Amino acid sequence: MALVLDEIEQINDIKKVAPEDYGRLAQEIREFLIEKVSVHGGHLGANLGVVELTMALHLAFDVTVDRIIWDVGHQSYTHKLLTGRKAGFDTLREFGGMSGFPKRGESGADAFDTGHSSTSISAGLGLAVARDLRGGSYRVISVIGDGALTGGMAFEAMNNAAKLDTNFIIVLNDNEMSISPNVGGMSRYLDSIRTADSYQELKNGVMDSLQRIPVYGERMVRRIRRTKSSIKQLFIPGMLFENMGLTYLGPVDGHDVAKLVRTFKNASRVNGAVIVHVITKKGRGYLPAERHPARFHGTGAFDIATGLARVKKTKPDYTDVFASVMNMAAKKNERLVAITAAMETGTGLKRFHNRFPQRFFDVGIAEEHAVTFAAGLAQGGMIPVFAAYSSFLQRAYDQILHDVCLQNLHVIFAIDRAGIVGSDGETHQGIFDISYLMTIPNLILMAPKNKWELADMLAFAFGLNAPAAIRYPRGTAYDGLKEFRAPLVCGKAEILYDETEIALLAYGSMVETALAVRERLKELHYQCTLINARFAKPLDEELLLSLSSEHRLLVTMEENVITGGFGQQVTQYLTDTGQPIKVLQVAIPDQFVEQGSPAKLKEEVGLDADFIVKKIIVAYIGR
Ligand SMILES: Cc1ncc(C[n+]2csc(CCOP(=O)(O)OP(=O)(O)O)c2C)c(N)n1
Repeated sequence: MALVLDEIEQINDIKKVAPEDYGRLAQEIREFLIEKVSVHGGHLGANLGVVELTMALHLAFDVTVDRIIWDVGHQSYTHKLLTGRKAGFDTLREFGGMSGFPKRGESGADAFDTGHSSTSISAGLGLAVARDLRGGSYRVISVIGDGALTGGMAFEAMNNAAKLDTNFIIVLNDNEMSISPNVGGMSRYLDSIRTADSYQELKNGVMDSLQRIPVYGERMVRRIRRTKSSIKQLFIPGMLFENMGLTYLGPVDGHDVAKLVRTFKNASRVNGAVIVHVITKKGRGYLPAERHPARFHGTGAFDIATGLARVKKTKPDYTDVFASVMNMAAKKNERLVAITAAMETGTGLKRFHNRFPQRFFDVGIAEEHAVTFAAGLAQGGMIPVFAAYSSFLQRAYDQILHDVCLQNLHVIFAIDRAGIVGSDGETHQGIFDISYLMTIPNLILMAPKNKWELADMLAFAFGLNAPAAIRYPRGTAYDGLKEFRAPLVCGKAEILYDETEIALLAYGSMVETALAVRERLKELHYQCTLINARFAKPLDEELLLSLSSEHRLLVTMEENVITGGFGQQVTQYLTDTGQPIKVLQVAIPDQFVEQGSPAKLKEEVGLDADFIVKKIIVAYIGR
């Protein structure tokens, strides 16, 4: 039998599908997504959950004019399928291929680029206001998950949206899950709405009967919705939103296309911001994803029959090392507490959660709050460790500066996924943290060369009485250079090989690359010193002075953008102190780095050993 999905080649083709075929289409979309993600990896659970929701949005609206903004954007696969990008799934998340997130550059149907959470209501409100100011008539629909709704920006935006008197639709996709089960008071509130069945049935019954009264019915329903009377308190769930000034519709079964289309059409008649509360199931239609939603939130390639990963991990990654150290340290030190912003699995804190539930805090997708919360904990005598991905920590810059470092509080930032992360692309590359943290006084910045040094740096940070950040990359923890384990001294680098001519000064993950670079330079008969920088702040100024007097070329190496990074600080210091040595800065150019395998991306940005060797030789000869 011909596939219904085959009839969908471009935007709005779904409108030609007969309603009785919606079920089949949803099934075919799920099969398609499972197959493609099993090969390329990607965000499976969230996408399987929003198949009908996305179909209904495309039936109720017209994305050639209307704008849908997907919060985080990891759930936009069906939207991509329905907007002419079926072939793109063969290159999903690959270098040069289709992104796993919405990209305006990829399609006119993508209204706003996303990747980080909780931005959709702000962006949608901005689009709606621009529409009104410019006399437009398109609809704006922001689709936000209950997890993303835990982010402060979403609340700030709703607060602002309350005064809008033209249409703006917020679809709240409630599956009770963030990556792990959702947390917090808002989540509990949504749960209370979901479970108020009898209340809901009563409300639906009354509203339906009223709506059936010709001419006046609709008007009465609208008036009931608007009135602040006690009747409304009785009939309308979502009073919290209503009291804020937003209209609340729902909850609606997110797997019933017809009901969803009807609700979206109703929502588009509201003059103001309206929340449509949709209930979906994460992972729907694929048992392993329904059973293990956290594992299938973002997955590598897997076997469809078993749900098991195709590539098995054989060696621990840095996250595993962090997790083990945290658990061991917490046993000995009762003041140690751990904080995550909805990333307990990704940051390795799940084990800590299980073992020390009283000292574990998942604050929701709320990095800014997490940092100031940590500051309060530190001020109260605890030793908080906030584990976060480099790219997500970006949004907490002011809290790190104003709430932690200004007061010199003992908060530890465990910065995971620092460096190039790969197939999630521009939004997720952790390539700015050295630059943005370098500007903050009092903060001690470290990066380990290998897995043992990560453990040592954590222990060192626990013993400090100052704010400290340790960055470490995604993937297998380097287990070379085991023989080098000199005790850590604040602001002091570690000399691995001491020669003359060329000095390689590598930070964190780049020490491994620098070792390979040195080997090649040695084959070419260059004398080559290798330094593990350990600290980006404070800089080892004494060492810099001695290196510059004994070498002709100093090469700084870091997995961070060049602007404001480690190399620039080193160069600035050497210039300021009038050192004659030539400096070559190896870093990522001042650009966003797209998706692809980390190895491929490192080649693209010039962080691979071959390219670095060539650059060094050119710089050395031309000095
Ligand atoms: C600022 C930020 N922090 C963390 C993340 C990682 N992250 C991606 S999706 C997600 C959970 C989102 O949950 P929800 O909005 O409910 O969507 P669902 O996956 O359940 O559909 C998290 C924590 C992120 N993208 N952005």
